[in-house]
Amino acid sequence: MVAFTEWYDYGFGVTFRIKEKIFEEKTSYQKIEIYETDGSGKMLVIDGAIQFLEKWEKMYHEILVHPVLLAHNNPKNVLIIGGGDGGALREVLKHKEVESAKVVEIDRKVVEVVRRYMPIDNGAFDDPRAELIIDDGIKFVRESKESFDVIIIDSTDPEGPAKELFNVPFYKDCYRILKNDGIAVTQSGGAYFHTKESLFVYKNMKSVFDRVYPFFFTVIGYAPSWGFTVGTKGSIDFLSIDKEKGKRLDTIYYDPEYHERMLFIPRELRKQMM
Ligand code: AG3
Repeated sequence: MVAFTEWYDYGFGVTFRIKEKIFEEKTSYQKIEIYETDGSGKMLVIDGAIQFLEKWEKMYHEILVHPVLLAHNNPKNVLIIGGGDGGALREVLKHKEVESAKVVEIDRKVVEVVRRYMPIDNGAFDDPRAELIIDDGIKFVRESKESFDVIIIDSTDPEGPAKELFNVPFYKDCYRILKNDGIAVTQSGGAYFHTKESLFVYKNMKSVFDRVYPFFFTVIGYAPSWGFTVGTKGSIDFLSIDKEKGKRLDTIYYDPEYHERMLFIPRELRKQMM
């Protein structure tokens, strides 16, 4: 049986045994591949980087979404940048207060092939509260006249089409279109791998948002342990979330008991963030 490996620095790789390649296409933005793995379901790979596996994607999407939605006391309008697979949208719609959730995905092909081969949105795109917009997230945020309670940046890594989603001008636009109070989160590289990215995101977000909080969680499919960074506007305190509400969520991996532990920054990174 063959294997697929995503290589990181230091000769470290994340490998899955593969039964077959199901799909491959180069779009004008990126190369999309889908594999059938030996036991973890189908796997989406973009430009050589593992995006998710059917068996494990909830580890990522639950942790990307629920902490910020629980930190906001009334998240009515949510914007998702990227996230064309619908995994983040599915989790957002579990929150009853959400009245509208827009997904702004640059690459229509991602939406099409994920829905066809690995429909993790689980019907979320058909929810009347959901809207899919095929557009460049940078442009959308720059031109938006709307404002949002929560912005979730569910992108690929800061190379290729997602690069500008990690830079100050984009964060400034996000800050502008956040309501007061508002909260944003992005995936931001690993604690031990891609640390340059983690530090870069931290620094950039700190120069724009009122408060910035990095947090970490194990996500099978990515290097251990994966990082997320939160930026707040106004009086939101990410250290305090609605735990009672969090306990009632229908989730597999996430529960609010993780909150304090997720916020602990691995030592090497912490030293560099000071
Ligand atoms: N977003 C990408 C997570 C980072 C993956 N990076 C990597 N494997 N080097 C996931 C998209 C799922 N909605």
